[in-house]
Amino acid sequence: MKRSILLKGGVGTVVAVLALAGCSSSKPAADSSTSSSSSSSTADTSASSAMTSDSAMSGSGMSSAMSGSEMSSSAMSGSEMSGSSMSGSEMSGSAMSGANGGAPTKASKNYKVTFIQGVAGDNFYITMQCGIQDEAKKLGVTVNTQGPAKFDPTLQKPILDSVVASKPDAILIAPTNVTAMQAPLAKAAASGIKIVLVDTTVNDPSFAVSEVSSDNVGGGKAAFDAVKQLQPKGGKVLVISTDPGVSTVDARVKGFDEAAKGDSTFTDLGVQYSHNVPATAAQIVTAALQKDPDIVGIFATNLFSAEGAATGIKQAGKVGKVSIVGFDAGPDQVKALKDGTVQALVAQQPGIIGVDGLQQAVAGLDGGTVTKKIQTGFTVLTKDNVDSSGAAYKASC
Ligand code: T6T
Repeated sequence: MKRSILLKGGVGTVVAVLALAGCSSSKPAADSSTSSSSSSSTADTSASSAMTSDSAMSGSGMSSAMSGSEMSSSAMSGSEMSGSSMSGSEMSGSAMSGANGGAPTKASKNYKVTFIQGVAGDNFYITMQCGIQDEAKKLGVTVNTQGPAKFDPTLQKPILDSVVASKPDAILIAPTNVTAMQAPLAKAAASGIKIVLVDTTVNDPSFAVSEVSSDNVGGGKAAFDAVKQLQPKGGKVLVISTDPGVSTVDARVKGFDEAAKGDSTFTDLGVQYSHNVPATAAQIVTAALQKDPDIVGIFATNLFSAEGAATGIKQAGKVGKVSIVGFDAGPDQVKALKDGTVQALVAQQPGIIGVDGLQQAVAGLDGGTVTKKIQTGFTVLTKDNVDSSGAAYKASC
């Protein structure tokens, strides 16, 4: 079995940027496989292309590949940290010729595709929807978007069931739980519908044409590096996540925890779960600060946790004293960053995840080359680079 490395988002084996201000990471994807429409799960892979950081990032101000240790925040001076930033589009695989060489430019017919969000009304999934819709026009396919009112498998599964009953050609879905969505999705794939997992995944994604998601472990580590730059003397840190069993946020917690535990100047107080409800995240913050008034940093692993953490820190009267680093960059998070409630945000590339996901679905339907796993990058935003980054999410298309 041959194996290929297809570098997605253009930055080579080493990545990115853990600098507090303005650096980005675009981690490569791997596992490219060619499938025909009759056997989308083929594991046969073939050597493909590899791009170095240099070629992918030319002109971005970050011209050389750096190893993880070279990239550590402590190795960079303030000025080095504030300079370079790549916008989402610069990191986009689809924007770079060669990075996504097998991507289709036109579908062979007007396929019917449904995008099932993790939750409706979330700026992350709205931005993903915008990317999907734009790409659908280019490819000549029809996309319909649906999402549950809460990030909850008991609400998402009935939506999936009704979508499957409508017999689309392909489904792009962000599964809301690694276990609960496993069997329904495997069943949908077995019925002949091409399934592409976007953002989140399930325990055994082997039925899927492709999985497209951010480098979530890397993003969690970048969040810790941001806290460390803001609080160089160390101290107590807390993580607020949504629910266990959500692949993305679990991976961010892992990345953060591993980095925090590897730094003896920090005490990791562990993770508390907000169930994706901002008010609960706010309560967690106020209660935690009452118990441990010397907390120096809080990592909120997604948009709603970050929104709640920002409220909690205001209620506790600790704005600017406790550093908040959040994942995601919706309009409210960007506002909190600009007004100083939150100090850094790890912005994903939801539009690109959507574009890549739809391309994979069409490639799977048309018997083209599919990439089993695509990893997209992130940008660490601060007040200084947020406006120039182009990484903020959309509230509507
Ligand atoms: O952080 C994103 C997404 O990546 C995660 O899987 C769930 O939460 C968000 O949608 C933000 O609310």
